[in-house]
Amino acid sequence: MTTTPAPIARPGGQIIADALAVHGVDTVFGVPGESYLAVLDGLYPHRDQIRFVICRQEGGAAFMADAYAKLTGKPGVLMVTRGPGATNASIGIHAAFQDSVPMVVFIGQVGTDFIDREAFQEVDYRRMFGQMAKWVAQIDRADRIPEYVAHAFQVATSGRMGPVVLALPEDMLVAQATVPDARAHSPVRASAGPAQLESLRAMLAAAQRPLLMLGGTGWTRGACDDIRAFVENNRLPVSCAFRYQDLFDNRHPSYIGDIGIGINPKLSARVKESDLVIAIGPRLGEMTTSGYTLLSVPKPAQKLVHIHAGTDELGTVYQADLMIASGMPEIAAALRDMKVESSAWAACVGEARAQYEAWQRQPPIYAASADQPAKVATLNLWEVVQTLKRTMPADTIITNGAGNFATWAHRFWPYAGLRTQLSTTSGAMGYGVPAAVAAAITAPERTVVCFAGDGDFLMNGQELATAAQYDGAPIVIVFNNGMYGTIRMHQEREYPARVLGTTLANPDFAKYGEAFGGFGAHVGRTEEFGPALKAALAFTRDKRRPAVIELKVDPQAITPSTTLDALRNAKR
Ligand SMILES: Cc1ncc(C[n+]2csc(CCOP(=O)(O)OP(=O)(O)O)c2C)c(N)n1
Ligand SMILES: [Mg+2]
Repeated sequence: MTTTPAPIARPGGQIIADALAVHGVDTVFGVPGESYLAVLDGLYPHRDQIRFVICRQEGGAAFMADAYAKLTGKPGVLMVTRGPGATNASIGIHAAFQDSVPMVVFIGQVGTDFIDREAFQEVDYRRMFGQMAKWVAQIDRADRIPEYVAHAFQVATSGRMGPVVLALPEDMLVAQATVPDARAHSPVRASAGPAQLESLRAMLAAAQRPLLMLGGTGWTRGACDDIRAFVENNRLPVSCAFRYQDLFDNRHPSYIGDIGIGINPKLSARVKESDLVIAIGPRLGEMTTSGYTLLSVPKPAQKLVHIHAGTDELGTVYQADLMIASGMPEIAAALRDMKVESSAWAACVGEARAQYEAWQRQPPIYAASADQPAKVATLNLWEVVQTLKRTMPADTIITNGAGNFATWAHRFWPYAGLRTQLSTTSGAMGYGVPAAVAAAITAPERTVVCFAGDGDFLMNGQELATAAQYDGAPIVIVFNNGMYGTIRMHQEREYPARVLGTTLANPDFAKYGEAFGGFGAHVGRTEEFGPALKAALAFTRDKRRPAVIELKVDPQAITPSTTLDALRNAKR
């Protein structure tokens, strides 16, 4: 018979750190604060098992925790100080919420003896994060830490996953308590019933133009393999929701493109004309439905099967014909061997794939024709991506923040399968660099490339210091067009030639990269990119330091299909 040793008295900070070990945490991203010194001290005995990644800004740290979770499937853990730390971190908490990413956030709090006086840096986190976290709580008693932390991990990882915030009053962290640790959390996932699966089979058998849409979180490699078997068994066309493009190998003959901003018009038409959409995993939100236009609200014209991990998500906006609450591994395993005897749609997969491949060819601004010269001649961004395709490993992790530059990755880079894309559907600028840093230090064997705009890059460029400190070696490609180009695009379209608030005077980005002990290069012409990329690859692999390649982008190259001048003149 084994006996559990009687618990000994420990300070709250130690109980928190011990709880992290119980829940299998190996990495904490954070910026320290005096408000939670006792937790840092509690982590000291665990320092060989739990790495505290010291970041340079809480926004960067929060994005790193989000990227870590996306990359590993484990909850990201974030620690920040009260008030200013929490407010900085909020961008990443919001992103994790919109993307349904499991995250547990620990925030320092003023002591319970001062609370509700608007003491130094005091914020009521329940109110502050009420709308952007799955659950927010404050642990007022050290003896309840094991319960609260277990609850937090449970909520973050079950159903529709998301961020959970725990506030830690300072006096609670130094109070002694004699309590046993909890056991490790175990995520709860629903699965489809036999009648639901039979309905799905019947709907598929009756369909003429079905289409699969994959999205959301909670996927595993096994689940993606199972879905591929289902797709191959039934020769189904597969699309991925905006910024979940890595759920299905883009090189597979059944992959037909991504659904979201900048969608291929042919794909958009295909979704509208399909008679059955099977959405596995995505929230059917604004980004995934091209602004609620692909499916009519609340009852789509197409038959709709919506499968999601969270029951609350089903029936939000759309009344699907069949709603199934299921974890992704569970539904994928159930569909793996489902085979429907129908060849009604076999021909359209080839057609849809051909339309996807045509969408990937050299776009209008660069392609000169007999009667028209190329609109932009200097640096061809399409060629830049072709060079990346030729040079980089297929499983390269591509990260990006927000801006028009991201189109060059989303549309032209072939994501090769699960965990090759790190990006947010919340459209947060500044995500790409910290995500690349988190990826580079979490999976040092992988190659990591960040696509960043000049605006986007400087929102969290300082996290290159974190990369350098932990031997992380991402390659960052900065698309320097001297402006917040996306906003300028909208500005020229709505208010032609009245430029205000969108122009940027920039530093030398290559030198900025070098300042962190990294590699820096400028690329002004198409043919310079290949050599710069090869040099960056050699440097990052050899020196384990980051690289920055600055592309001098012609401001006219505002999207793959139009120029700034064309936008400006369209309305005049
Ligand atoms: C944190 C944040 N602030 C502001 C915005 C609004 N916004 C979206 S794109 C964009 C401009 C991006 O500029 P840049 O990174 O230079 O990329 P470009 O569009 O020029 O390619 C802005 C300001 C945002 N999405 N996120
Ligand atoms: Mg820009």
